[in-house]
Amino acid sequence: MRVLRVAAAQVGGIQSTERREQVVERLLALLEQAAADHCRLVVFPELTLTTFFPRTFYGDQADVDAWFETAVPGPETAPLFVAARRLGVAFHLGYAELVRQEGRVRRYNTAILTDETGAIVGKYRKIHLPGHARRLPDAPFQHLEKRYFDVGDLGFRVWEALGGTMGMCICNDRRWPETWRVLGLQGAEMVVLGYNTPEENIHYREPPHLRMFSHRLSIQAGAYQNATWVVAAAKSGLEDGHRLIAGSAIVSPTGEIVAEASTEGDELVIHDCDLDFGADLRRTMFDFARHRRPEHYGLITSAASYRPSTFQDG
Ligand code: CDT
Repeated sequence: MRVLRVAAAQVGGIQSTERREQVVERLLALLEQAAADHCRLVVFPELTLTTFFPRTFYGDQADVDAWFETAVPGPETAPLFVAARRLGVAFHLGYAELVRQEGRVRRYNTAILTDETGAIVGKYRKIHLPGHARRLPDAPFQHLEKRYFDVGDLGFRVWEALGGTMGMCICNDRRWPETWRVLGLQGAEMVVLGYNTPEENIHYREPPHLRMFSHRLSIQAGAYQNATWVVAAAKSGLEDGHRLIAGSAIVSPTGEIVAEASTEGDELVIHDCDLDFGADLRRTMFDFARHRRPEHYGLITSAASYRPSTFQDG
């Protein structure tokens, strides 16, 4: 058995009036609580440090950039790294990253993974950016990830850390089987992710329970079909007058939810995850080496789609 006690740290809504320091105080409280419960890894949500700003259209780029970090650790986030080291707890944190690459400013929806000394061991930049690039004048709110972020340039990777093979993805990535398979093919034993999922669908009427259903369906299928643990942490509840779903969860390699949030606020969802638990599945049903037929999967990588998009952007 290789047991890793993990906490999905659900974070209730972050209002746009909340300063980074105030948010970090809330995260530190969760980190301390997780350490007291003997957790070795704490998974925070996507864009943990701010409100989910892609719901708002900003005409001025400076107003967008105010939500981005130019350095992590930076002045406001450094206490998290210090606490991780002091407590001996690793963490995963999502944030908006602004970097200069080859003379150009790039903006990514990013997440990092540290080890138990607070040292960053892995970085992932979100690849599946949902939503739209232009303002939708009739929508109740926006989802402008395609406008505000560049597509991640680091691929789907795994890292040897915390005694296992760890993968990362972010929010909408969880809905794409390609994400899970690329991580599964690299032997991921645990995939950690954060999400901000609006309760309301801005494109067509969808019963709210389906938002939770498709969230659970995605993480449970991803876990089972790749025999990996999944630790999913929500930013949830009421945020700047808009609701985000909760449902932070830990899913075992059999696809079962073994722990789930019971509130919409700051809450730890804890489980002892045996990283060996997926070995039987990987040796039998999902022994990729014996059973996969990549010669029949070519369509998956030769094009994004074989029919044109019908989406009207703006
Ligand atoms: N943050 C994020 O990726 N949210 C999406 C909302 C999809 S609706 C445009 C999600 O997949 O949960």
